[in-house]
Amino acid sequence: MHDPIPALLDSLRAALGPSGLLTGPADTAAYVEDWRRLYRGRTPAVVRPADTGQVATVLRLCAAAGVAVVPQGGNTSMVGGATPDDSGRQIVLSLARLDRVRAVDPRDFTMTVEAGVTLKAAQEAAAAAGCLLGLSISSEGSAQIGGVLATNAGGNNTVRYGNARDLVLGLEVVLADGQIWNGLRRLRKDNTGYPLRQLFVGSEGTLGVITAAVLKLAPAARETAVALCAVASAEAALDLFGRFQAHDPGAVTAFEYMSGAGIGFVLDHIPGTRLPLAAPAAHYVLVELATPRRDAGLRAGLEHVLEAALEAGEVTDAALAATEAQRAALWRLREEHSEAQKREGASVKNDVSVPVSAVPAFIAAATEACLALMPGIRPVPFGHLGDGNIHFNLEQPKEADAAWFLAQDHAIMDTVNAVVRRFDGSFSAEHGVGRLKPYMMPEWRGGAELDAMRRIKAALDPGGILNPGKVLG
Ligand code: 2HG
Ligand code: ZN
Repeated sequence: MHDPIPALLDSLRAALGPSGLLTGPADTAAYVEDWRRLYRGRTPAVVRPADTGQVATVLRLCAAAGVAVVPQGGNTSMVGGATPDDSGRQIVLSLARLDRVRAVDPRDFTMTVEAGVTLKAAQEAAAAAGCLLGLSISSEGSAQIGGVLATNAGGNNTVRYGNARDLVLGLEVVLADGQIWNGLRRLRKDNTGYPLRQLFVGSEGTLGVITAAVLKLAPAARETAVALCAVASAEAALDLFGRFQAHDPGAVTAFEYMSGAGIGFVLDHIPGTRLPLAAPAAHYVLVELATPRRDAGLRAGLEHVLEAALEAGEVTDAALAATEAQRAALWRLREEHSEAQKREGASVKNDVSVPVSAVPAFIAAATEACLALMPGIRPVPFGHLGDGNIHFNLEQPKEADAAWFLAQDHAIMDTVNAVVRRFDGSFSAEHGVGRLKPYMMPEWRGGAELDAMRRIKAALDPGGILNPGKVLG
């Protein structure tokens, strides 16, 4: 049979120039393995277009050759969403060179950024213009805007600003056949037909390739107050959230829960971290308040709420950040959870959501179910309590073999999901479906919903070249 790949590589090289194409195994190695090291694929080439026009050329050529394309940003997927399979026949399309901030407009409170700009660089560009990009995730130093939007990332500030999709006003997308859709509109109102941009946000590269976006900004914070609290239980954490909401709901920008296990792993494995409390606890909360208002007295408000919670026995100890360095150190204890867990050993992740009020009961029930399934398994629940998204991660039993443990991932995930279902939750709150979870889709989204998704996929990508095997399987 005729193999279209050699001729395709020649055309790609001619179109992109030598710096636009990597083919040697040493050069492509970093692109074919996911961050969690769950999948290692193979690829004939990683293409690195320099602009939207070149992305369009890549897709036109690949579509004509019938060769699959796996879009990739910062390669921080938790579900293998950006990794090629091991057929050696899927081209990796890196968006990293599309790294320009095209505009920041503080009057409109918008910014226009290309797909390869890291989330952190976008935040910094917004801040330089006196604005705030209200999206923050642990991997923001590497995660790129294209991937952040293609996966509808959530993160720490969802409680205040929503998910990635809530921040998108416009998109530029290259379709599977190479057509460019310029939808970079900066409008707050635009009621003209199907909201296509929302179709691409969260489609995980299966419907089109996002090359640029217009993002909504907010006024920069004038005051910020952050505290790490030891709390008596997950219920107490929820009660504390209620107190902050009652005190000043508009000020809560993050409300994160962590367990003693997770903080313990961070302190054990991440150099330079320390617990700024008198003693370790079984449950913690990291709360951040921020406001653009002048003289809002956030710190006094924080102290006031914490005193009442201390008196009620919900909070047992707390450390308030007095400087920006202290604030960063407190956040580090939260943001290093994934890395610390990875260093501790193999883990199975369950990125689930339940109604906020059900989080404590969910954690208790899921812990019980997992311990019944596998004695010695170590639950590490942490995450975005303020929006109901808990990472119910499970670390391998101490002496267990990592490969043996990972081979049970479906049994473990199914056990957690059975509990999630009892609370009317979701099996993937923010990490998406990727390559890890399409097998869950028929059970959770089957019938009319999955049928409609398949029809949309067939309409926009009739050749099935965009990120095959992801989301819909
Ligand atoms: C976070 O909230 C990320 O830090 C990663 O979503 C969570 O490692 C995880 O499971
Ligand atoms: Zn998260």
